[in-house]
Amino acid sequence: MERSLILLKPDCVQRRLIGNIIARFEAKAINIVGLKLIQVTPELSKQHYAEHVEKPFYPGLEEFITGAPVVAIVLEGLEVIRVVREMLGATNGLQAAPGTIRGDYSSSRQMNLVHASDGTEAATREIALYFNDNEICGYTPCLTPWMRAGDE
Ligand code: FUP
Repeated sequence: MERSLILLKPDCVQRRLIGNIIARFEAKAINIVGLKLIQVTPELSKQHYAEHVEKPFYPGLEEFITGAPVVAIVLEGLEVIRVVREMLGATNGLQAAPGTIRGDYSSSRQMNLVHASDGTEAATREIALYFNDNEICGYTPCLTPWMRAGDE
């Protein structure tokens, strides 16, 4: 079992797409174990995007990510980090394949609706940035026997 940190970014919240995007994760039988609406501060943005802080596009990225609330989510599932990245599609909405979340709803490189951790190290770091341990609620969905075989 893996966990991944997902952010429904300010464009997703402002465009009333929260329910639509969460429904796609639920339909894929991925488990939601943490969820909250928060305002990202400039400090949190710099921690989250530490690898991009020195890049020319960072000031615009910080203005965007702090411009409205985000929905922070911890998803849990088998290979969930890779699976969710594939559900999102390419970073730039103009290049994301139709059928992916960005391919279906985004026409922008910056306003690409959803962030998802890109590896196990990033997931551990990012989950700790947005959630305390007591805000994550692991549980076994009662439909599990109808979502995958017992040996998967
Ligand atoms: P991703 O791994 O898909 O979240 O994308 P990156 O880590 O490469 O980039 C982080 C965020 O910076 C992306 F959501 C989009 C944004 N970005 C820009 O706004 N301009 C750029 O030139 C590159 C990335």
